[in-house]
Amino acid sequence: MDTKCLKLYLVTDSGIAAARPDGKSVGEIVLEAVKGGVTMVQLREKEMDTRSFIALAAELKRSLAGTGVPLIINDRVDVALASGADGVHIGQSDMPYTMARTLLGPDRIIGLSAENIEQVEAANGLDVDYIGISPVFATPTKTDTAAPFGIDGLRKAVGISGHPCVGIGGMNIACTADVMEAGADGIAVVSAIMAAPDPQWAAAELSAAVNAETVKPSAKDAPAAGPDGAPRGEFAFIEEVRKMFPAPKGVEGIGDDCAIIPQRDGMETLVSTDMLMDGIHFLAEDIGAYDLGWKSGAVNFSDVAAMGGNPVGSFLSLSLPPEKTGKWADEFMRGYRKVSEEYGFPLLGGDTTASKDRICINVTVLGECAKGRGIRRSGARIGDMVCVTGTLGDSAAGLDVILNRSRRKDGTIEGDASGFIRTLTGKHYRPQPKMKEGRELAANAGVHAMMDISDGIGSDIRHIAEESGVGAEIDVRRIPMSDELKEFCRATGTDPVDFAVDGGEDYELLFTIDPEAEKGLKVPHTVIGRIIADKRIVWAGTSDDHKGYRHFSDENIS
Ligand code: TZP
Ligand code: MG
Repeated sequence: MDTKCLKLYLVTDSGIAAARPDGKSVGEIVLEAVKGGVTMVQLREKEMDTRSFIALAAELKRSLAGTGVPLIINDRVDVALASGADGVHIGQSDMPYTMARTLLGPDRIIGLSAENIEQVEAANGLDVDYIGISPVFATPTKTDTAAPFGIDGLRKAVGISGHPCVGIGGMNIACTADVMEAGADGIAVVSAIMAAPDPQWAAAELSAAVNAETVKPSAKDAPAAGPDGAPRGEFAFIEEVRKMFPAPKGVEGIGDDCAIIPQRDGMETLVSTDMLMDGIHFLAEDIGAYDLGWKSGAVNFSDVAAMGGNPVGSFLSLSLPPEKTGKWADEFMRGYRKVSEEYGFPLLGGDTTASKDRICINVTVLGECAKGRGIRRSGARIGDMVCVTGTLGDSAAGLDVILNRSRRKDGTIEGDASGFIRTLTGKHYRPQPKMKEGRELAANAGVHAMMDISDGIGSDIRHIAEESGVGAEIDVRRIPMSDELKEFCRATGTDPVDFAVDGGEDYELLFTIDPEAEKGLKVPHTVIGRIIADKRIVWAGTSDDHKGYRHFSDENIS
């Protein structure tokens, strides 16, 4: 037999079919699954009377004619012969292999289940066509099985066996890559197709997984959860995402090789991309999936805000370990959708890949602005006022709360009467990009330079100064700080200035503006310093207590 037939082997179960809400018959499911890519079918009927079994087998054999998909009968050599099926699959306590071979002749396929390594070895002495490694995992579909092989056991069995091997028991989209990587020739599935809402779809996804390249990334390619949290493949996930993010009018979004975004006369496109890595930019065990979805969008949208641009769209690529491909992925997408709707960055495309153990997120954002009107970091002029929107330090303090759990007593910090923990951690988890403020500032001809505060003004002001070839004097006493930050610092004996200056992820806007224009500026802001000719960052208003930022005061930036 052609071992390719073992790639995606469907084993039927009329009990599972009977329980389907759509009432599809075994025959209907088989045909749909074959359309999806099933390569061999085993008719497995444990209760059916012989006559019906033969009739069903003969009917299936007829409908599989021309598909190249062999029909195998479970256990029953007589049924196989009577129905004209292509072979049988026998277990260790069924008719002995040599008898079956004698009855069936040399050409028909005979597969044999091996339930332990000894049986795999013993089968090497028989000219069976394939071995079913049974079960790879424990499964509710068949409970009277021997101890599961597991992936390592499967690898060992495949190594020992001289026959093609197919894994059976608990085979689904999530484990297919591992099974194939262990050396199996294919997977034999029951429930993953028989119980699937759309058997053709399920088969297509499994087929893609078994046919993936050696590293088999696509088998784990971001399968996400259905509404009920059940695992689902990459294509189904993408389809869900596509439904969640209809493309805006005039734009071709998710669905083709590229998104198509019409360009408008007199406008410029703004593009920015950012990578977020578990353990470096966030801690997966600390941040919820929804918040991470929100934050992944927000921090990127903030880059368009920082140029004073209008939102156009976004692209999201996810690399997820298997355990994050279910409900977690759905929650993540809900968070991403919320923030993209809130700020107007529809998702227009992206990619999904498997990851061994870490989440990696990449977001690319597109914005637009009138030609020449994107506010750069490089435009600061000597004498400009240095200003910020909002307050600084909350997000960093929120992160401190999250990282220093020991500070908490029953999830709180002593003295947290006003609930500042919630506010601060909320600022950390759900940053709010300053889109509106960015646009208004960009419309003001007096605004010369702008950026968003992602690393803390302690380092971000240097970017403006360096890019503009100037220096800046910042008065620390003027840095706006929230009451929550001050309360938190009182309760923990920390210095709010450390958070406000050195902490990052505020995603407020830092800009420089002509002093005259500043006087009439409507956008809420605080003046914290001015641009100077001397190419240094001078920190005014410091005291010995403020250790966290003192080192900036004598560093030359040029
Ligand atoms: N033989 C060993 S396990 C098994 C059979 C027939 C059932 C596999 O069912 P499922 O639903 O694919 O785990
Ligand atoms: Mg194409």
